[in-house]
Amino acid sequence: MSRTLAIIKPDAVSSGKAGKILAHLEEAGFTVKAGKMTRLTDAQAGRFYEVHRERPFYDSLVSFMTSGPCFPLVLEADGAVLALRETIGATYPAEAAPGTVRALFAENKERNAIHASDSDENAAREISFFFSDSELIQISG
Ligand code: FUP
Repeated sequence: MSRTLAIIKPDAVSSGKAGKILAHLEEAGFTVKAGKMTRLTDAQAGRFYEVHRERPFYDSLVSFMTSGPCFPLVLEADGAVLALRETIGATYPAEAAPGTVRALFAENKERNAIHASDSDENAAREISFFFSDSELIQISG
């Protein structure tokens, strides 16, 4: 078993789709190990998407990610990182395979409903970004 980080993004939370997305993830075989509703500050969202700082969509992405609450989740499964990337579908909803979270719930390439870590290394970093050591100790083992 391994872990990955998902974020149900502000578009999905504000339109009342968080529960449906959570159910979809559970039905896809993920165990929810931790989750919290939170609202990112500009500084936090900027840091989370640091790797995209030079991209033309960065300011808009940070603004969207701080526009309302989001719902980060620690998910567990066999090969969790790859399994979740498959379950959420391509970044652009028009390219997302039928039945994936983004095909079902995303509005467009920015308001695309969900984030998923893209490597085990980033999963560890992103889990620590949202969950404190004491929260993670409670779900260890
Ligand atoms: P993903 O890993 O699928 O979330 O995609 P990326 O890491 O490439 O992009 C991170 C986020 O940037 C996406 F979720 C949405 C946003 N983005 C845009 O807003 N516009 C773009 O043209 C590309 C990405």
